Amino acid sequence: MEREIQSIKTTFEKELANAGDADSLEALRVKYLGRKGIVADLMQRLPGMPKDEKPKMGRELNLLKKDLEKKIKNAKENFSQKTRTAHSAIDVTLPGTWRKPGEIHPITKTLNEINDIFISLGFRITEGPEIETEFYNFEALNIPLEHPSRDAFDTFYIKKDILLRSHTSTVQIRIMEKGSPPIQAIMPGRVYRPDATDASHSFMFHQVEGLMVDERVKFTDLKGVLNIFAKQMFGEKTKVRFRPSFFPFTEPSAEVDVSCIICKGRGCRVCSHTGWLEILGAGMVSPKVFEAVGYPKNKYTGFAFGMGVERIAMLKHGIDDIRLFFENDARFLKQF
Ligand code: 2NL
Repeated sequence: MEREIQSIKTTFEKELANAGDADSLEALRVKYLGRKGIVADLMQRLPGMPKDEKPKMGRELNLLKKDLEKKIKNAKENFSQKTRTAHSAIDVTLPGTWRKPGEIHPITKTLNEINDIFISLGFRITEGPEIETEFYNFEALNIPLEHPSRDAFDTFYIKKDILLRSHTSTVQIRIMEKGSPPIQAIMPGRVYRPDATDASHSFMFHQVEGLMVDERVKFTDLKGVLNIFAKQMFGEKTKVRFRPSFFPFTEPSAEVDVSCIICKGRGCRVCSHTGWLEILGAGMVSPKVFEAVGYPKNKYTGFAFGMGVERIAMLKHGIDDIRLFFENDARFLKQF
């Protein structure tokens, strides 16, 4: 066996010298040191050897194994160093390869613009969980049990009482529960509704809700804030109008329109020839909501509003299909 070991060494050295790349080095390692390799084969023959030779042969075999391992390791390191030198020897006068850096998604951009405007008005940004309980999504917001949105088909239920939030008002409830007024915050985030997908509906979209609560917050404060928002978002000449509406969590409630940013209010296809575009819903926080979060009766007033980020982005950029935001088509995304 001793002679065998010697000849294995010699062949190995020759083969090692010929191994010209990482793949052949690896093949060499498998051939000699693999589980079914030459060394393993010798090891297996050890138990059948004469008793007095066994310890010596065992040692020799171990030495052989260590030696081969070391040589392969060195060769591998050597090799990767060589490749590096070869790479750095590339002709630096050639034009470089260039990978286009990623860009910010149009929804994120719109969200950032919205956030910045409200931050400049003193609002804080707050976030909360997307998986919620019925209390935060419905009960605390005065949405009664018989309301259609509480149906299992109109909300993504995970299990009884656990659901994907359908608006970010849940976060407003959480911050009111946690602290007392003055509160002035906006809540951007993803919301979920099991609507059939079409040009204007998606089962997931982004919302920004705003909340201001203190003693003597008035409807005119809401009008002032939304006026500034509309002008900063869509241009100084933008007009704002409030139409009476209904939400279970605000009283009174309004739907808010801006003068059409495409035709400047003259009437066009985008605004259905009305001259106005609906951008958000708003109102004065219902006393029922204050009751749900444990605020004392008649002490505070506040306004709240909510808008869909996709809708704002679509109006701003003249996009007519919400699905474009989520299809990851770079030809669309890189335009913003
Ligand atoms: C819409 C309308 C709205 C709110 C959201 C709100 C939150 C609390 C209390 C009262 Cl905690 N209101 N949020 C109020 C009015 C409208 O959203 O159409 N959003 C897309």
